[in-house]
Amino acid sequence: MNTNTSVIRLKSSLQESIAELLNGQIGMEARSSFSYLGMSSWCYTQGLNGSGDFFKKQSGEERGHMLRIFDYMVDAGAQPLVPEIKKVDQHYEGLRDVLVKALEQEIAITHSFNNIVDNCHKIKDYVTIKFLQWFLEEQLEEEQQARRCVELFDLIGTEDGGLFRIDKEIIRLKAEDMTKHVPKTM
Ligand code: OFO
Repeated sequence: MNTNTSVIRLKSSLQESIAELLNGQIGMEARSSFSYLGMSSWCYTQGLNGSGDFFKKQSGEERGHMLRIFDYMVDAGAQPLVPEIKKVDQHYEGLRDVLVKALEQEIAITHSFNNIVDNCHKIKDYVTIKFLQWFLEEQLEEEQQARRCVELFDLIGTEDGGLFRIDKEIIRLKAEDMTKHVPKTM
């Protein structure tokens, strides 16, 4: 047996168009991770440590999502691409602005996953659809959490030390599973 023979990688089971979309999603998760880190940093500088912790955790979760897609692509014999990250804007008008931007970010991510699933259906890539199921359910949870943060802000209000209470409530959301649907499939 020739030990110099290079290992020939079998052709990827992922179609190129899906690999491209998944690479785009890796970039989106990475940007989301950095964006949350920026929000966390802003919150800490305002003395909002509960929200700072919330967004720091969120940032770590987004990195986990990025790696989950990375690993799937490797398993499928495709090459995940390391994304380029643009500078994160860390200017906010206040905590509510941060919370609304976080919600908008999650909604955009959900749309992006839906678009990938749509494309998988077109080419009958059922394995990737199954893989993406976890993300769709995760997005339901993440959007719900982000929406709840804005609601809490509006319900409590900033009068009479309200901001302090809001900050305490926000980090508590990370400890609770607020979803009422069946657990994630993967
Ligand atoms: Fe990974 O975007 Fe939400 O969770």
